[in-house]
Amino acid sequence: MKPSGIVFSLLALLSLPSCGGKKEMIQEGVMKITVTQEGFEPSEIRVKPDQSFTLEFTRTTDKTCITGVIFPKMGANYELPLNQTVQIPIQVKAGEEIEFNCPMNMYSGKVVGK
Ligand SMILES: [Cu+2]
Repeated sequence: MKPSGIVFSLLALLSLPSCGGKKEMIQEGVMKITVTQEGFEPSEIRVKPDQSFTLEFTRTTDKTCITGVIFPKMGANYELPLNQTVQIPIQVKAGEEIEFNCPMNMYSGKVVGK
């Protein structure tokens, strides 16, 4: 195959239709948070402001009271079943901090837009 043929094939691959049709390229990331006996790890997550992120919580222990996570600012709370990943979409403004905590407010963490 001539080099131009290779380039053409690559272009053809890149221009394959995607399911969403015209889609804005939003850079999305997944930030993993593990719930251990120490609490939320990490407990501070820094993300780029004004971008959509997914927090992926995985509770790996039954020895704490963290059976769920509450985001008071967002008015949202989620169950965290043992050994299952729970995905929570989030977006933070520059300089903003969104805190989250366990149902009894003993363990906490925050997402910071920086
Ligand atoms: Cu608690």
